[in-house]
Amino acid sequence: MNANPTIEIDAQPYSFGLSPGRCALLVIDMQRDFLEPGGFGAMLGNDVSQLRRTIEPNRRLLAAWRAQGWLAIHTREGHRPDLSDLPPAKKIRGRTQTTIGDAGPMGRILIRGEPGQDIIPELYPAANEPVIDKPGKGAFYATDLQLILQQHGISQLVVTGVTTEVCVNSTIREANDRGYECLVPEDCVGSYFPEFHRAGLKMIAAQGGIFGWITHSDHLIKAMNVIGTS
Ligand code: TIU
Repeated sequence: MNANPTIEIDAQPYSFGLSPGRCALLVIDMQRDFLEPGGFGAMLGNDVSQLRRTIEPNRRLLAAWRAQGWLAIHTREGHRPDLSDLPPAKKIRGRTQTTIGDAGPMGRILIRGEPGQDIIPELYPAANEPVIDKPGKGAFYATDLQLILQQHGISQLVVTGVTTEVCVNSTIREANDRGYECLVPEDCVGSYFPEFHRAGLKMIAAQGGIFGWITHSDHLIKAMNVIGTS
C-alpha cells in the first residue's frame, strides 16, 4: 500500500490531489483590525460584517486540520511600532484622517502587539502554530514563510482568510509562482465587496486553474473524515 496516498478533493476546475503531510493550512489575516468594528477595514469605510461569515467555516476547518496533526500557519498584516517597515505610500493611501500607526479603538491601527492587530479569538493560533507577521498584502513578501514551508517539506497550501481579492489573492499568486499548489475553500475566504469576492475566486480557477483550485470546506472536511485522524 502507498504510505502517503493523495486524497482527492472535489474542486474547480478539476479535482485536487491533497498530499497529507505536504499540505499546510494557511490562514490569512483573520485579525480584529479587519473583522471587528473600529479597525483598519472599517477605517477604510468597509462593512466588516461581510467578513464575519468566514469565521465559523474557518473554525471547523482549523479544528479538522489540527485533529489530523497537520501544519497550520497564520498570518497577520501589520507594522513595527516605529513604522520603519511602513512605506510612506502605504501610510498615506486612502487619504483618510486616521491612517496606519495612528490611535484607533483597538490600539494603534495595524501595529504589531496592539490588540486590533491580533487574530480574532475564535481562530486564535495554537502555541505550536507559526504566526507570520507581514508588512505587505502577500504573505511571502519580506517574511520567512517560504523558509518555514521548506523546513516542513510543504508543497501544497490550503489558503483561507481575508480578503479574497487583496491578501488572499496576492498570497496565492506569490505561492503559485514559487511552485506551491493552492486550494481555496470558497466559504473560508471573504471580501467587503461580494462582486470582488466572486471575481477573485473566478480569477484563481480560470484558464485551467491558472493560480489554483476552488473548493468548499465541506468537501475538504468530508475527505479528511474518510482517512480518519492520524
Ligand atoms: N483592504 C482589504 O481588502 N484588505 C487588506 O487591506 N488586507 C488584507 O486583505 N488582509
